[in-house]
Amino acid sequence: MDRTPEIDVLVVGAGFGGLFLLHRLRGLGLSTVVVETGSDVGGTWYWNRYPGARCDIESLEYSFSFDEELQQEWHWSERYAAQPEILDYARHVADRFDLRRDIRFDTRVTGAVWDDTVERWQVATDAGGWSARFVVMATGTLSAPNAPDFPGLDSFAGRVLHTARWPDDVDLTGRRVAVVGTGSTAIQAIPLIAEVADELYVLQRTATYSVPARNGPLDPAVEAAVKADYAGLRARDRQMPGGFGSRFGWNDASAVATDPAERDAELERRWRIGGFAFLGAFADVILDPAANELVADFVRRKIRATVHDPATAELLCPTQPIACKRMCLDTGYYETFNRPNVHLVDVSGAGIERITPGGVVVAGVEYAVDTIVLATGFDALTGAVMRVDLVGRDGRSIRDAWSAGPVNLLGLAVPDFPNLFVLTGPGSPSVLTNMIVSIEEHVEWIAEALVHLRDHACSVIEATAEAADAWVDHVNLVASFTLYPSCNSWYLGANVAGKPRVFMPLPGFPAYVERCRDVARSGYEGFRLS
Ligand code: FAD
Ligand code: N01
Repeated sequence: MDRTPEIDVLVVGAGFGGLFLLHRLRGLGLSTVVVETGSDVGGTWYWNRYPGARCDIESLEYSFSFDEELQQEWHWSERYAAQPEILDYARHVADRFDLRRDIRFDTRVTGAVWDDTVERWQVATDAGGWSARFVVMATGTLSAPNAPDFPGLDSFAGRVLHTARWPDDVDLTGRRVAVVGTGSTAIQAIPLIAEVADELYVLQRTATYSVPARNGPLDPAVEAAVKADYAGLRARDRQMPGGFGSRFGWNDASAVATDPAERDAELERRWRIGGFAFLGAFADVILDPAANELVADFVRRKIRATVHDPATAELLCPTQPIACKRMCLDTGYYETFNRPNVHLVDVSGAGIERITPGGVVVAGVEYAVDTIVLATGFDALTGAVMRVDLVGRDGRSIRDAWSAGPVNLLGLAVPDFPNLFVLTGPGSPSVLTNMIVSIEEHVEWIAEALVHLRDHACSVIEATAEAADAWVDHVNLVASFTLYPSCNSWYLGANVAGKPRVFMPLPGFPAYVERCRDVARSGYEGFRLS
C-alpha cells in the first residue's frame, strides 16, 4: 500500500503567492509541494483571459522585487501589461527558479484535517493526499468566481461565459452579447467586445467610477530610470498607502480646504497622468464625505462631457462615494457608449428578471442575445479558502469558524487551525494594495516564522482566540474611520448572496507591515508556540 507522502509545507495555489512561497521555503531547506487546480502557473493571469484583461498597477511595479537580476532582466512592453504578458512573466519566474518540479497541476485540494497526535495536516486532493507539517492557503483573494444563479440561466440556448473562466475559442464577432456587470473586469472587456459584436447590451446594477489608464508602450526612458535604482523605487513604494505609486506621489492636502480652481487643476493634472495617481490627489478622499464628493463630482463631469446621450451619461454617473468600491481604470470605457451598437440597461431596480432561451429579461423587456458574459466578479477574500474543507483542532471546520465573517490574527493565522497560514487574506491590507508587494511581505513573514520555530525547537504555531478577536475589532475600527464600509462592495461581501457583511481588508498598508514585524520581533505576541 502506498504511504501518504510526508512533507514540511503544502502550498495551495500556484499564482504569484504560491510561486514565491515555493522559492523561499525551498531556500530554507523545507520540503514543499504546491498543488494547483489549473494546468499552469499564474493564478489570476492563467484564468482571466477575457478581452482586455490587464493589470492596473503599472508593470514596473506589479512585479517581484525579491531578486535584482529578475527585475533587471525582465522587459515589459506596456505601461500596464496585458494578461498574456503577465502569464509569460509568471512562467518565466517558474522556469528561472526551477519551480515546476514541485508543483502538481490539474489537482484540486479538497480538504485538510489537522491531526493533533502527530501535529500534521492530512491534506486531501482529487489525486491523492499529503501529510504536511504546515499548510499555506495561497488560494487567491479574487479566484473563486461569483456566478449569480439567474432564473432560467440553464434554459439559455446560446453561450454563457464567465470572464474568470474564459475559454480560448471565443470569437464574439457579429454576436449579440449581454455583459452582466460594470466592475473592473467589465470595463476592460466592454470596449473590445463593442468593437466586434453586432449588438452589445451592458447590464449595469451600479455605475462605476473609472479613470483613464493612459496605457501605451513602456517609455524606454522611464524603464531605464527605474532600473537604474529599482531597489530605491521598491523601497519608496513600500512607504505608500497602497505599496505603489511613489513616482507620482500622494498629495497631503485636503480637497475641502483647497481652492476650487486649484483643486480642479490638480485633479485634471492627475487625470492626464492616468491611473491610480488620480486617487492620490488629496489626502481626505476616502476619509471625508465632503472631500470625496468633490472628487466624485469631477469624474461625473468628465462622464457627462464624454457621453453624448444625456440620459445614458446620467445613468453612467455613480452615486456612491468614489473608491468605496474599487476604482476602475479604463481605455475608452465611457466613449464606448457613443457607439450605435452599445446599449446601457439599468438593472439596479428589480435586477435581471430572468433568462430565456433567446435573451435576457429586464423590467419586462427581453433583450435578444446569443451570448451572455458574466463579469460578475468573485466570492472575494474568503471564497477560495472556504471552498476547501478545512478542519482544525477538535473537528472545527473553517466554514463554522468563519460563519459570521473571517476571524484571524494579522490576516495570517486562524485560531484552532495550527500551522495554517492564509496568504494575503481577509484582515490584511492585500486587496487595497499592489498585491505583489503584499504577497512578498506575507511570504517573508511566514518564512521567518518557520525559521523561528526551527531555531526554538517548536513544532506548532497557532493564533490565540483573544488576539484574533482583538485583531478583527482593530480591522473594523480602522475601516470605520474611512468611507469604505459605506457602499455595497465585494470588500464587504455584499456581492454574494447570503455572505456575512463584514469589511474584510485592513486599510493602512505601511503601518500593517510594521505591526507584523513587531509581532515577529516580540517572539510572536498573540500566537501560542509549542
Ligand atoms: P491567484 O493568482 O488568485 O492564485 C491562486 C491560485 O490558487 C489559482 O491558480 C487557483 O487555481 C489556485 N487554487 C485555489 N483554490 C485551490 C484549491 N482548492 N486547490 C488547488 N488550487 C487552488 N492586483 C494588483 O495588485 N494589481 C492589478 O493590477 C491586479 N489586476 C487584477 C486583474 C484581475 C482580472 C484580477 C481577477 C485580479 C487582479 N489583481 C490585481 C489581483 C490578483 O489576484 C493579484 O494581484 C495576484 O495575482 C494574486 O496572486 P495569488 O497567488 O495570491 O492568487
Ligand atoms: O468584479 P466586481 P470584477 N446582477 O465584483 C455586477 C480586480 N480586477 O471581476 O456593483 C447584476 O468588481 C456587480 O454589480 P454591483 C479588482 O480588484 C482588477 O469586475 O455589485 N449585476 C459589478 O458591477 C476588482 O475590483 C482588474 O452592483 C451583478 C460586477 O457584476 C476585482 O478584481 C481587472 C450581479 C462585478 O464587479 C473584481 O472585479 C479585473 C447580479 N446578480 C479585476 N452580481 C484590473 O484592472 C454582480 N453584478 C487590474
